[in-house]
Amino acid sequence: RIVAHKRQEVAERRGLQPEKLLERSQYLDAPTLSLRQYLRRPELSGIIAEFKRRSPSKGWINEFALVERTTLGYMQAGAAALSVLTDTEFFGGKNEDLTTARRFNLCPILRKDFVVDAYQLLEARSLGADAVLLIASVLTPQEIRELGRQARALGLEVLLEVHDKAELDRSLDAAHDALDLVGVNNRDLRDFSVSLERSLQLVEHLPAGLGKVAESGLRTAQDVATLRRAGFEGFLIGETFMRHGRPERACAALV
Ligand code: IGP
Repeated sequence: RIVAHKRQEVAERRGLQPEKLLERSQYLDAPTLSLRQYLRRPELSGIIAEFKRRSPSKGWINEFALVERTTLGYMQAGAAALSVLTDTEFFGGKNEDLTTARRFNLCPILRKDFVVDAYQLLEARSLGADAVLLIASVLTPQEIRELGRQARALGLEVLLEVHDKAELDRSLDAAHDALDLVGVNNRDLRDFSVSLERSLQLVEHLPAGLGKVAESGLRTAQDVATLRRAGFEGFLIGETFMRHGRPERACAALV
């Protein structure tokens, strides 16, 4: 349902000429920052702190947090990078949230959305993102390859999200050289069940050249330590922080 809605939404937005999008953006001349390299810097925490107001599985998580204060606070707390949900219908985000986060922070920013069309890549770049998410369960391997190539041609890094070995294998076969990082989502998007085991089981199959990210359901410093020991370099955390009235304080407590 989310993907069907996204396709329709993008088809309407595409009516805005891509050239106009580019002309209006102040970010296209600015270089992007490498999420993969930031996650590998030993002096940084590897934590990708997410700004997420609500989700289909949890409903409202935080209705009132401000993007400026939260993202700046995340970075002051020691996050290595940011993730900003821009989907409105299901996650309560908006494109301006990303631009706001960009204005306040000098760090890699992941645009978290359901990418189904190359137009969204242009959009991500023009909003000031450094990286985009491609979700293996909603794209064909060929789509992953094409969207990955186009993203990288725009200077964006590509984080591929997988849930299991089958998704990983077919994506790598088709698109290995169009990817920068692989994320294992501990949440099954079909039934919303969460288990860190998903990451722990898949990590040995992740190729050495790509950044390794554990996504969803991380709650404690212990979770991060366990996943780091297993070989992960990036830790994508949303709800654990956003549940708090001041998410940046929860981030500081965990880092
Ligand atoms: C964050 P959590 O459990 O810490 O809030 O999870 C992130 O992994 C999650 O928001 C996410 C997501 C996605 C959201 C992972 N993949 C794809 C939307 C679309």
